Amino acid sequence: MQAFEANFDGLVGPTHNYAGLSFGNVASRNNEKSVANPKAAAKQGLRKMKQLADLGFHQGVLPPLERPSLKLLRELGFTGSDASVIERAAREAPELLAAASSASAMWTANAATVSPSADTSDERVHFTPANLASKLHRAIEHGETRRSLSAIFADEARFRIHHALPGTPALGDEGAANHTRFCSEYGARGVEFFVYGRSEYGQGPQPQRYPARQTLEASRAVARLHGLGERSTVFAQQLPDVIDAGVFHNDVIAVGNRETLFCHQRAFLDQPKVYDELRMKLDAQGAKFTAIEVPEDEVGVADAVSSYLFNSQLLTGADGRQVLVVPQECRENARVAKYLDSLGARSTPIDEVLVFDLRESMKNGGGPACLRLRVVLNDAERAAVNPGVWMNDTLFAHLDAWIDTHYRDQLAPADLADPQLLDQSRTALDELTTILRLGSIYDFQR
Ligand code: SUG
Repeated sequence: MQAFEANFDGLVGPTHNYAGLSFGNVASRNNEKSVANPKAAAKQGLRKMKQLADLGFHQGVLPPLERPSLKLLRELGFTGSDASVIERAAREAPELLAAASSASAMWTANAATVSPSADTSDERVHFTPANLASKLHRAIEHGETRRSLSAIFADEARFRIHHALPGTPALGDEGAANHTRFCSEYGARGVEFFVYGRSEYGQGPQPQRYPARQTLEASRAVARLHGLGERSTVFAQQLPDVIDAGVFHNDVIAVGNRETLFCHQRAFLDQPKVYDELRMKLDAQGAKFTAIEVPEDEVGVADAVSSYLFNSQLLTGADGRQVLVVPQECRENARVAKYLDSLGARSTPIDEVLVFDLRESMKNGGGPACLRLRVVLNDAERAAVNPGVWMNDTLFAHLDAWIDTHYRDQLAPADLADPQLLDQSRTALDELTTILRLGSIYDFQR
């Protein structure tokens, strides 16, 4: 059946800030305690959505979560009125208030792993929200994420929304950031590529400096839940030393689309063997696998981490041309810019490069690919998606004005102690559920 890829970007929430919460994510640590601009962050993300929608790509919006999370703070023993919970947390445990306040749900590549109906045994689109177990501020996302996904993909005959895997180190799951689907056409059966950082029970090598967030056991569990067979899955381990160089998710070093994998030379353990398995399994589905491998001597791993060259979106337009969506930082790194300029002469399947300013998100380690969750849909499935979340001129105008009304243009870590931020966020989110026609998805609305 005819199908296409839709990208659902996370709308940046009103509490966007730099709290240095992600050990192993170089940008998050480097920008710790700098002053954020939530308004600019939200507008940068919104402009990307709008521009891609204008170019004919299917673009949806996922809402932010309620932050600060009073639920977390109360679970951790802070009591009293909402204002006194925040005031006490700010005084006694500012790191917990920061975790409760992160707008990290904007990086929807970590919201869930998604398998299209062409691949799954019950021919429904499957979603498994990621437990994000390795970081407190992210481990609190999945319940609310599941609620948002259920409000958007509500038709149970077509969509299956699982619960997150148990949140424990053996089953650390970071969602689609470590998952890529290859296929000849979006509607055809594909091969789903799961990349993990370590195995809890296996023998493989492990990073020494930074945590490996995704385990093999989690990846295999998600594949099982989605009803994917052996013929349509490939599991590969990231090179441990690139995790130690700041590649905390596979989407910092590789991106794939349809028959193309664009990746660094030092992405996977036993990389040639990984390509062979992908080639063989895709071949069996009638697809021709192509790897565009960027050599270390042209772009080093450190360049990849600072520029986010591979945290790009590789998109197929209606005319069949492939577009690479990269952050502006790629133009500011001379080696990466030179590589991108040379793409035309290399006869790769990448036809065009589009550059976006996503600086506010990038400073927390989130590039174009982090900001989006890919969902392959056929026409009937698309018709079953909650219509309020599709990007168009009207929705753009509404959201742009909504950001102007509700967002601050400065947010320093000390501002998280301000109880008014909670009220402002709730007012904004309450209005947002009307704009996106989501119903009452937030706890404070219930
Ligand atoms: O989980 N940063 C996120 C960035 C996620 C990027 N996603 C993908 N690569 N798909 C993370 O490390 C930083 C928050 C802070 O420090 O305030 C943060 O959570």
